[in-house]
Amino acid sequence: MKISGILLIVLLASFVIVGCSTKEEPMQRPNILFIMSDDHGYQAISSYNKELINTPNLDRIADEGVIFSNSFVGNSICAPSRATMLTGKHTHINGQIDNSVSFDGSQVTFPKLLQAAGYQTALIGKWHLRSDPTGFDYWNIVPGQGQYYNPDFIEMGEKKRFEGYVTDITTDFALDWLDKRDKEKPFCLLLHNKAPHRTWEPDTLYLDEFKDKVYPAPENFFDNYEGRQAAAEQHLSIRATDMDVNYDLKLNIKGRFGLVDHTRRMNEKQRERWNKHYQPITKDFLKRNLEGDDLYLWKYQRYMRDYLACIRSVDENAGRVLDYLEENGLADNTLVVYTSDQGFYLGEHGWFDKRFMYEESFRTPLLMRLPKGYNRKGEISELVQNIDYAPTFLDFAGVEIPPEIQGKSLKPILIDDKNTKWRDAIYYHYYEFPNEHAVKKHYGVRTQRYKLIHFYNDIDVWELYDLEKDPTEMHNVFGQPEYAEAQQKLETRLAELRVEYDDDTE
Ligand SMILES: [Ca+2]
Repeated sequence: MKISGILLIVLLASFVIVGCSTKEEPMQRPNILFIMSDDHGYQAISSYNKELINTPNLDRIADEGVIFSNSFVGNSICAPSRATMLTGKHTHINGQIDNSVSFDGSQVTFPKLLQAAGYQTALIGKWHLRSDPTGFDYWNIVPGQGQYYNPDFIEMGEKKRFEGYVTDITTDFALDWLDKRDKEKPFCLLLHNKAPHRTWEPDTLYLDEFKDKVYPAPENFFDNYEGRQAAAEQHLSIRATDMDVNYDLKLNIKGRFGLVDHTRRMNEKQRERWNKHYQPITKDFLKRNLEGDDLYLWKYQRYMRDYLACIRSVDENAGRVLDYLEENGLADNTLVVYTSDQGFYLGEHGWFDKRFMYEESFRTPLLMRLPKGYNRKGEISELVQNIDYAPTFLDFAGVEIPPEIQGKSLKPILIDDKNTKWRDAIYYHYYEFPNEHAVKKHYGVRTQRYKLIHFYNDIDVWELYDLEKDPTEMHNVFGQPEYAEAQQKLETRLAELRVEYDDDTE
């Protein structure tokens, strides 16, 4: 009796300890699934915005986890953003200041550190850093920007063509790798979609689903850029020929790049569906003879239909991966991250593309479903940036974060540590000028309420926005007396950040 009584107490005590530890202790060395798309604006995820598209699968990540409402990049363009994520450093430090240079793959990156700590690492999909990937046990990437239909993939250096639609194939490869991996080790999988990058070519199966949808143009679609010289001189306008009726909008008429044939890689079935969809659109367009605002709004609708149809595949394929995790008992011990390499203009200011430090391209979606033991749920409004991804992944994996990394681990926020002191401001610097899109070089600082930007190089212009009163950034209040104090504080903060992040480039 006595012995069994003691046994019972011991059993109860151990039950309590085990019970507590699974409830309170964050899961050690979880798997990391890092899904990223290319140019996916937060406006096109229904967790952020219900006006454009329903994305039930991406919403699953947010509903079961967290959604960052103040997530930003450090340099809003493809290759720089990717280099930032890999290194946890701003682009003037990692060397990838624009798309024209090749990434220095000898640098320390988070996949290398995870690999050294016993993680299996894989990269599948878009890479876009020119040099061969380093730090991955397995990689299978699209060359450059990649192709939407029957795309080429380079698997560990060997190029082959695959039949199908790129977003599906990328996910097929990811699921295949997950199946074949060494199941004794934790994994870190980078599943990086090519979609929905320009020229927004949807799966031919989804074309008709979006054909008759009508989208509300943003309030500032007809922005006249008053008081904003750099905004006035850009070339990312839907209204101008920057958005081409043939190259971008798939009309079968000569545009400014001549006559681009979007069907050249397609098989017969795909081409048949494509032509059946787009030929009547060309016909209708020629018949209407649109001009002025009517033409601009027509272009906007065409753009949105194609862009959002691409997102349809991104969402569906995210669902396939989430299902795989659940069916294979991996949901509780995997950190799932969904993001984009930057945001994108979906008609705001009359634009497509990215690059500017204005909200739509500076922001990027960030959703996470957390492993067991991480208690944070719902919206997170702290200012976070893509320099934070590398230290976060390392921290989750229990790997020491190198002091040179400029980002901060999000783990304290995610375990809901109320004592966390977080940053009050983030830094931005864009360099790619001159370029087709003519967005001038600029750097700046953003706090929860304000944004200060300095455009330089061929101009010397400062802009200040009060995001509380002017969330769409239509009124540059730089130099206005009522903002003198705020402006002075921001100028000081910007100078401090340039010292902190060691940026003397200008
Ligand atoms: Ca991009």
